[in-house]
Amino acid sequence: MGEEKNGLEETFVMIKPDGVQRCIVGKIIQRFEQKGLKIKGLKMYRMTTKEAEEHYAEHKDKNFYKNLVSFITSGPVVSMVIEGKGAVSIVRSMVGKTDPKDAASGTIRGDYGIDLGRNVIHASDSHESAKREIEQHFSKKEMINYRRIDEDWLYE
Ligand code: D4T
Repeated sequence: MGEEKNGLEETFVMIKPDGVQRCIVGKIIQRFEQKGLKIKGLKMYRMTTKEAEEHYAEHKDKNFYKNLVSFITSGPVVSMVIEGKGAVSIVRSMVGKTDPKDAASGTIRGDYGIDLGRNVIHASDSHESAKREIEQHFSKKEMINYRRIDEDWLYE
């Protein structure tokens, strides 16, 4: 997981409760598919408070932590494991800056969000966090290895 030998990487993405309630899940998934990234795992679930506290452990001393945990547990999320060459940084750049008001148009947060506390989507920010988050949210059985039919046209 994380960075692999041939440059293929796995990363973790979660469409947050605002993205699910606003019915833009399909549009977001389509962006990753059309980029050429492979979806290896995909599921909808509601995070428990304990899982949310674990996911956002790095922010536990911040003043926004309590709101963050209550927001992320407020409804279902849709999570994915995404694979591709350079996937961690490609997905982060497709997601855009943390605060949607600073995120460039053409990015997911730039196109679909306004407010920092409703920024639509989470994506791993490093290989280490990708590895940790994939292990936290997906079991091995929930991730599928397969070949995309267009792989020869995506990779040189
Ligand atoms: P996530 O983790 O949601 O993908 O966001 P980022 O990786 O882009 O940014 P982050 O970890 O710094 O923030 C986590 C999450 O907290 C919300 N937030 C952040 C907030 O509500 N108030 C704040 O002041 C900050 C910095 C938004 C994203």
